[in-house]
Amino acid sequence: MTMDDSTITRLAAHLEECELTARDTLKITDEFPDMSWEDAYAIQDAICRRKVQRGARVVGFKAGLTSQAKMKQMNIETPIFGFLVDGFAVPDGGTIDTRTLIHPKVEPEIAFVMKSPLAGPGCHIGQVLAATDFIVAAIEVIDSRYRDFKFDLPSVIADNTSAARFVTGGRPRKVAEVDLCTLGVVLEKNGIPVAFGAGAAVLNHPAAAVAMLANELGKKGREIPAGALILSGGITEAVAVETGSFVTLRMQDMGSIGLRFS
Ligand code: OOG
Ligand code: MG
Repeated sequence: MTMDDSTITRLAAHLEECELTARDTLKITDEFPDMSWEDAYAIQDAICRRKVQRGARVVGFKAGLTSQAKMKQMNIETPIFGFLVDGFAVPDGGTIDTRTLIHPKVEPEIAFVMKSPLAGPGCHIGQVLAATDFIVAAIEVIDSRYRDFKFDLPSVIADNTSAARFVTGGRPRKVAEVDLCTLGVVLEKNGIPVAFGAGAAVLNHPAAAVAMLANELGKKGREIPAGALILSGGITEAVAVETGSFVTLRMQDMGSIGLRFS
């Protein structure tokens, strides 16, 4: 750690304020070039505590930068992890007021819902599949609090990995019913297909993202609890949306979900 508690508390309050008021900010490493991963996750944890203190419920986690498309788009080559609270959830077919966000983008993702807890270290794909209740289609809406969506690894971790909203729905599936690697996705914006991919884009197998999350949490003596929802990471590049956009995700044999931006 390079930061003291009061700096971590101050930066968490600042980033969350930017989120809640939809205002952008300079990235933290501009002020603190030596910020470490540990500092960054400590800021993220402090943001989570702020939300929980105000009554939010942590409903799960997200993995980010788990596909080549996303790593290339954001110029960062390491997967990262964030938390999800109930307030981020938007119903399928719902509308998001774009004034509540800074510069939103959407990502097609496979979500895992766990039936039993999962703890690292040493967690592997087989354990993830055994602990998964079902998988479901998800659209993640990311919204970096940093100016022009530009950041480095510690800054984006501190900013809860750009988490903002998510939609799940369609037809849930048991993991044995689908081939998670060849599972095809089509993301449409305003009725036009704009991004395409398959599950293997995420770390060769999307369950690997969940295993990695369990192993990261394990280092801090934490685990993925039963019932948690985990977004395994964008399969394709993120697609920017504007006021008036509507997006639909079609996931092979798993139905479609969508949302609008007003
Ligand atoms: C960081 C979050 C990335 C994903 O699915 O790869 C992410 C960002 O690109 O802003 O959620
Ligand atoms: Mg994502």
